[in-house]
Amino acid sequence: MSNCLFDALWDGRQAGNGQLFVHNTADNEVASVVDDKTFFSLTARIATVFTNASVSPGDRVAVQIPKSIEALAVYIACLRVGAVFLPLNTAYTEAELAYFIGDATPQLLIMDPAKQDIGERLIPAERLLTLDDSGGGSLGAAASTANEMSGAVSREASDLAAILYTSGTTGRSKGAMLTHGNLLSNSQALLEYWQFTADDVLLHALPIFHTHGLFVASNIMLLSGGRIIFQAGFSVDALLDAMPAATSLMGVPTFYTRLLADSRFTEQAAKHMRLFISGSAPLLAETHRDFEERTGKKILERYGMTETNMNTSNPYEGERRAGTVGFALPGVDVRLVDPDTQQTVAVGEVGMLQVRGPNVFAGYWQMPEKTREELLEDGFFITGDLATIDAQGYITIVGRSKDLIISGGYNIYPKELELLVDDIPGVLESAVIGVPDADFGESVLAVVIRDGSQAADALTQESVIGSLSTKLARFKQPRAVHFADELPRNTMGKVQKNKLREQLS
Ligand code: MCA
Ligand code: AMP
Repeated sequence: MSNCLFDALWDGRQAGNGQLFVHNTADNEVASVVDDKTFFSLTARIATVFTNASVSPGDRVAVQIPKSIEALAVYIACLRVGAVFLPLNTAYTEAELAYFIGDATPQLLIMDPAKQDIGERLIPAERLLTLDDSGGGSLGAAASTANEMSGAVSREASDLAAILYTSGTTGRSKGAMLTHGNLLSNSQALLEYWQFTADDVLLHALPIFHTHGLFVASNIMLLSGGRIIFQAGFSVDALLDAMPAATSLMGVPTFYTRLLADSRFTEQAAKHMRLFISGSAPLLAETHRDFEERTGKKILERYGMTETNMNTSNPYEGERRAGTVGFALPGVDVRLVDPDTQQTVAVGEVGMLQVRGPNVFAGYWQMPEKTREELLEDGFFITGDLATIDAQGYITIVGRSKDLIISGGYNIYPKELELLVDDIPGVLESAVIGVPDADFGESVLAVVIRDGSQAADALTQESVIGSLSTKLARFKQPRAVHFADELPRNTMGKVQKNKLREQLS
């Protein structure tokens, strides 16, 4: 009996010194340790709670819980019982959650106890558990007295390990189905490429409901036998305190611009670190250069997607080239095609980036047509990103053919907002665009056309944003609203968002 991903993570831990999570004091003494034994015992007891709650292999377990070691244990417990882990952004509103729960039909929903009432409206009480940021709640209580499950349910590489929702260009979110094989192959490739070992200590300040913080960061550290300094969220102070005891950091570009904005972040502060990794959004070449000037170290930029995990990376040993996302990872095929002719473009020319490999997902949950549109018969996945490859093989992401805004590493799909803004009384139509933002890379601007009614006269920036507050997570809400007389359109009637961006950025 073997469980593809769980067994590999378990084996990985045997390489380390038994410590998984370390917390340091301000003077970098180890203040507390959660060892492998304690963590895996917790995962085994949570697994028993799941089995008692009739979770069977293939069932979805949806979670909207704060970041904690216990929350990570829930993910591992899902692997143990063969369930499909479905993490949800803690910022999602009840309206957003209702869609995911309705679509994925989880056997269990785990919520923060502070949101128990929302949970009760989303799922029958016997399928709801709670977990807070310190392990409290009904799941914590049940796990504390449960027996330990021994081993793990047998799972093949092709079995599902997780579903992560990624917003759709039509406004409907799609559940990307990720298999044990997808997650394991990618973590193993990255572990080797980035040379993680049991001596590494990762500063973990990302959320654990997305690919970056969950699979890239956590799986690699579990596999490597190394240790994690687990921080509840991003804070420059907390990062600077912990950095002298750490070897590596994974972050979105906002992490690096915020660190650079702090004069305490110096060459000395970064001295102990062997690797700074950036991804999830474009890192400005300028940030890359400022970082090197300040610390003497080059950020390693990589490129990935929810559907594919990581696809490309700058080299560990070779030149990390600013503004590029490096080379295709070992085992991953990348091609750039002309969207009209489907022919591979010449060196230096812009093409639609497609990827194939063991990292590429199994399709969208219950959306066979969408899957066929984006996952081609020859195994290549159409990323929606536009790129060039130079003569040395360095790949540069130059744009996106999909209408998407990336703010602080979170994806925001304009269509989802436009549908809601158009429903506001007094709005004739709207267009939502991303405009440059020094902190988040891009921020959301809604361009609104009034319909001439009395309701339209009363519309203000505040009223537009206010009417979205219960429907959309805060990070998706527009930061600004611009009222215009009309939207620029091409001869086909399509809104010219490029023009709007030029006018309003
Ligand atoms: C927080 N807010 C945001 C964002 N984050 N608004 C827009 N975009 C955001 N990313 C809102 C808050 O609700 C708050 O609203 C206000 O902005 C200020 O919050 P602040 O305290 O500054 O935010 P923070 O807590 O410091 O968070 C910023 C952050 C965080 C650290 C950049 O957003 C973050 O951790 N981002 C990482 C996301 C991530 O993991 N992405 C990977 C996806 P108000 O004050 O009005 O209430 S995986 C992926 O993309 C692929 C696979 C890949 O390649 O990795
Ligand atoms: P997600 O849907 O959250 O998986 O976001 C994936 C998208 O983030 C990709 O399709 C890219 O558009 C973008 N992305 C991720 N990493 C990078 C990067 N290093 N540079 C530019 N864009 C990136």
